[in-house]
Amino acid sequence: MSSPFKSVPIRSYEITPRETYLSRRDFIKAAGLIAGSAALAACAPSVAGGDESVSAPSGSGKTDELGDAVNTYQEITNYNNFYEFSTGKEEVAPLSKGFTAAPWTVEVYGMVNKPQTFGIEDLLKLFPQEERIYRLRCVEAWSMVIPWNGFPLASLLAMVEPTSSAKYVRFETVYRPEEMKGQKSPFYPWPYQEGLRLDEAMNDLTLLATGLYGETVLPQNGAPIRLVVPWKYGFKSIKSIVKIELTDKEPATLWSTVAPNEYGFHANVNPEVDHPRWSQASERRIGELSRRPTLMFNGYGEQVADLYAGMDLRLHY
Ligand SMILES: Nc1nc2c(c(=O)[nH]1)N[C@H]1C(S)=C(S)[C@@H](COP(=O)(O)O)O[C@H]1N2
Ligand SMILES: [Mo]
Repeated sequence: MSSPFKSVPIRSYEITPRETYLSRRDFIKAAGLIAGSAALAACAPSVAGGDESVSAPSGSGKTDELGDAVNTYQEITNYNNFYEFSTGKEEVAPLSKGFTAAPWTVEVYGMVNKPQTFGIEDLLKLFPQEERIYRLRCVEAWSMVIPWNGFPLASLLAMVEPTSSAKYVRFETVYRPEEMKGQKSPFYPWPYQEGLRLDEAMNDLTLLATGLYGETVLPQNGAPIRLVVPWKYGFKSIKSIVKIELTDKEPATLWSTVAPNEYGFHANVNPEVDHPRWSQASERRIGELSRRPTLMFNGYGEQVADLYAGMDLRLHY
């Protein structure tokens, strides 16, 4: 693979057993569910939610609905893409320490009947926080399995009532160059922006994440609130969101502005459409040595393939 991105060798922390990072409460909960998990495995829910998602075939850990073990807390919080802090994945955690994630507000506006600015504490109170165990597939061809806590974006959108003209949702990351030194780089059009079609935004898989492993989400993972769109390449899952705008125009995105021939608006995970500079047919799961095949829509086709019926996915990359 001729990726220009820095890749790192497997480090000892990548093979640290996850139990080390589990709270006692979670560990007991997982252990208690072992008895029931064999029966659940055969008809595992396609969306992992709540306690049902805890299946522990070996008795030692959560998995996604395909049976893949979650990555360790250590891996998820130390190998990050967050260009506002650094383009070096291992530099993001140290450089983002002390980032001010409170107070925090998210402004939801544009083509909605009830525009509103929410404090992060309002969002936590208004919407029940669920656990969702999702695969994250970076466009650079590495992946992880991450146990998020959060709530469906659809719940927030329902509250502000998109008008009938709204067709897209645009998201914007906080702009604070004094705290986020990467934003002083002239090579990127800050602030980071992303977008979804409204029907993609309303899909139940689309999550606003506020936590990880039951802990408040750390700065390196997009504190205090970030998007998670598990069937799309990781760059769609924008971090540290301050603005959500409903619009009738396809939003410009940071990556489609920087390299339109490499990063399209849709960015659905697709093993059959290679990146111009490398194959997307397989990926390296962080913590594993050999590569594994990449799945169409990152394995979420049952829930999302209908959204793209009749579209040529080779053109709409
Ligand atoms: N604001 C912002 N959001 C971002 C990024 C970024 O650089 N800035 N990187 C994206 C990329 S490329 C990936 S793969 C994921 C990584 O999320 P994680 O570090 O929580 O695993 O965040 C995405 N969201
Ligand atoms: Mo990524």
